[in-house]
Amino acid sequence: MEAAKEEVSVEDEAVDENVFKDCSKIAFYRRQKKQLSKKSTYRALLDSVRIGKDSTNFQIINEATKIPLLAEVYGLKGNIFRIKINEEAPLKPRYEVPDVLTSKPSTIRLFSCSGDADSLVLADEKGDLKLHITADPFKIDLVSKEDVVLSINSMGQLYFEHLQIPPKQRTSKENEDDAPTDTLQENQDDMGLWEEKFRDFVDIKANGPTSIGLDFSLHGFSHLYGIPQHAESHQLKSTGDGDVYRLYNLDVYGYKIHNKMGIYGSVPYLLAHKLGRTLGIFWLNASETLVEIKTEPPVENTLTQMDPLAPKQKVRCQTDVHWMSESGIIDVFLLTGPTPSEVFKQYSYLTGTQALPPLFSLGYHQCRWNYEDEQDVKAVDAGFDEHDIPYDVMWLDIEHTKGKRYFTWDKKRFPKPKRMQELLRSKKRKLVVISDPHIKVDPKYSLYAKAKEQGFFVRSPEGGDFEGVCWPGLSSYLDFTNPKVREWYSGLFAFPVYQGSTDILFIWNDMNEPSVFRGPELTMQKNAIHHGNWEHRELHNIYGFYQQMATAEGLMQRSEGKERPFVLTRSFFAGSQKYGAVWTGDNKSDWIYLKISIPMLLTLSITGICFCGADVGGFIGNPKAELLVRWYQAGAYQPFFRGHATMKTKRREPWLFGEEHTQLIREAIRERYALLPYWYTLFYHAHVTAEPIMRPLWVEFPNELETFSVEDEYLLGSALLVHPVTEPKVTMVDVFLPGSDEVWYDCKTFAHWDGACSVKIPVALDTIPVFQRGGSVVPLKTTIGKSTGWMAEAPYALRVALNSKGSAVGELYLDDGHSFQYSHQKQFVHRKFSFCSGVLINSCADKRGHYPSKCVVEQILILGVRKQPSTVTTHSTDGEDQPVAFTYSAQTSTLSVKTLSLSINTNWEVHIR
Ligand code: NBV
Repeated sequence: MEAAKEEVSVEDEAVDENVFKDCSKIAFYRRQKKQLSKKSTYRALLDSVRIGKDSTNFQIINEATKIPLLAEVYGLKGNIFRIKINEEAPLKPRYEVPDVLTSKPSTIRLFSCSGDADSLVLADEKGDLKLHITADPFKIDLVSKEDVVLSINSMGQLYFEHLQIPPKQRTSKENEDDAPTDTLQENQDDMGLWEEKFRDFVDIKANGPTSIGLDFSLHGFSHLYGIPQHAESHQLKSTGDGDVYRLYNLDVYGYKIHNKMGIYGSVPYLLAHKLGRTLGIFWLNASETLVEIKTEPPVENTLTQMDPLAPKQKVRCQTDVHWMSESGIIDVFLLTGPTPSEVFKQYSYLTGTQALPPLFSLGYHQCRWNYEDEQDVKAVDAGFDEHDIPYDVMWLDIEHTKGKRYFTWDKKRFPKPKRMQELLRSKKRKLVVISDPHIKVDPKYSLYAKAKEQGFFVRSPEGGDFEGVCWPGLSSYLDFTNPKVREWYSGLFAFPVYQGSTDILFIWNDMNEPSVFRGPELTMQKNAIHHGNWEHRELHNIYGFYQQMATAEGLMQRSEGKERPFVLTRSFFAGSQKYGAVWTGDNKSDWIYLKISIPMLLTLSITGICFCGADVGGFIGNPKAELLVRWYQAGAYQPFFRGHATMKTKRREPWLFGEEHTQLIREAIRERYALLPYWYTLFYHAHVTAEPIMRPLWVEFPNELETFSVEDEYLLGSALLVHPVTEPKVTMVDVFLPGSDEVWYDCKTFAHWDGACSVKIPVALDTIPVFQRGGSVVPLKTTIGKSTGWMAEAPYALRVALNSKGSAVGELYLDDGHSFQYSHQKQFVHRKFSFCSGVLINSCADKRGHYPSKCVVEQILILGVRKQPSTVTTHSTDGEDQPVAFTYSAQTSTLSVKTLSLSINTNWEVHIR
């Protein structure tokens, strides 16, 4: 199907639904549903409890099969609980996801504070958080200060398929004794126990059925978010029968929107939010996973059903979440918050924070499948300069290689790759090239030959290397789950090894779900074999994560650990944020895809993956000028900002749509570059304190119910609210400005509004509705260069937006933008700006930092100054007080100072009297 892609008209191509499974075609889903309808129960054997230093363990027994499971309960640093449930004595080890947790999380001791025979209560040291474990039927309640916030298995959906001896190998005695006597043995064919058919594919399961499942009831919660990646709303929806959220990494060209099918990546982590509490549930499992969600609204009940006059009692709303995975063990983390930012910290403690990207990667990226040859690259690069549009990175897609052999160059198109890179370097720009995980089967391709010789490919169940079809034709797939393969692959990026590469070349990992053209659902068959003899089914969702990990490591190693890598990946898993950026794959040039990019990116952002973006313009199809302009305007305010288009689409470099539109796109990209100091500061915070960059409104305003479902606008950091225009021919947008104590300023007109209201904002094609929150200081650059590299010394402007008390605070972080010296040598500048009682103070925010920046603050703009000041003076510690010229506009209540030269790096004050 994929190979035919190029012949089909891209605009018309719809997802062939038959290629992908719906729930009815997923055997473990059918098995769990069937079994659970029979309500088998589990009982915790509390006399088996062992309280150890790190964990509390006990047995759980299925009343029907009598086979014991082992539960381990851990208290982890930072108000996190971990619950593992596995077979007590599996026939062989079951897969436990390695390499996702940043280190072994530190455990805290849990105290048992109740000893009755039917329950066990485990509490943290302060006794604020408790796990109340009920024996029969087995259930765990998470209790926070007497409030039951979450219950586990209260719906009785704990499900565990034990490893069994394959029927053919069983003796008749074993057949009687060992095989569980539940429904799993009935109707073996359609239950897909040892074999599962889908279209022409047969999945032979050497280990038989291995599925697991568990339910979580979230009391008082009706707003859930997370579990990317789906082309769906930010707020998770209640799932209907068979219409569940699927986490299974798949290559879905032109994916349908408002759909719960799995696409390129998976983060099995969701957040629940209600007034007063945010919670996280992280289900650490890399096999195919399904999530059902049912929200019950609050109901009013009478206290005694018999007495209609009895007082009414309100029963809280509740959301039930049912996780089901094909394989592995139950390994779940409860992140108890209670605030959104605490949940972000808790999750980052487990999986790491966003890597601090090199500054260039926050600029604009120009991509296309394909830039044809060196001449083309040169012309496009020159086009940006001719049209005075900044950009940082030129991208080359698969056609740059010799017959899709990654790490090689098509010598006709790119005879001198280093010469081309030197041209880009001279403009202080970079190059990104693609490197996919499939390797052409060609004994003369040295990379293939070496990988084959060392046994570095995924193996087929019959023995020998797995071979599937992808871009190069017949291909084998590197087994990135093997640490030796990763080490070897990382080594391929060393400059002497990767011929034609220089230090301005960075990497794009595509097709790493992995995409296999003739495979089931266009991916790898589940019984392919990986390192350690694990079946692909166990780790499917983490394959792409490992490729990006090895690539990032390779880019680091080639500079002996000195330079920050940049790697974009299509497939990802929990923790991918540590290795670079993610984009939303093959979207379409259609308004609805522009619109859905916002919730899709918000969801990635709150699940740790802050550096994310969507193809600007839409990958498939030809955007009209208006859509392209609106997409640039939206993309300029999204973390990863890249224009990209598929083959056979019309060329769409920013200057091809007439001067009027060129001007609008130029303006949008220039706004991005002006705001880079703010972006970079936000990335630093994401890296250090795990705060998302693109934030849904509920994260900043967790106590305001009206924000919980907003997803057509968002905050960048805490200071800017962005409401991109995502519909054609719009002359007005409704913008919700949150916060009853807030003031918001239009960043262009400086008009202001009090928060907690919706305002109608008139828009023309040049309007990007962006608002600055009163009480914030946003750092900007006053001059824009050809790329970020030209702007290192450019002066700063500070945009101070006053709150109702007439004050504001903000920050600026800066460093060399490319190395690790910020961390090793503390070579950074971190400043704090505060405005209060007419005085703006620049002080040091982190005394450990030292970086010899020569930059100055040249301009200060203060929004919300109610009356005209008589003087403005600067006061620096080493100089004299200086009066400075200023302008004041009574109409917009703004004060502007434009001729300053105050070092960014020293303490000073500006007094406004
Ligand atoms: O490498 C070609 C494309 C790439 O341009 C796109 O961004 C990826 O999402 N790639 C998919 C493979 C082919 C898609 C039809």
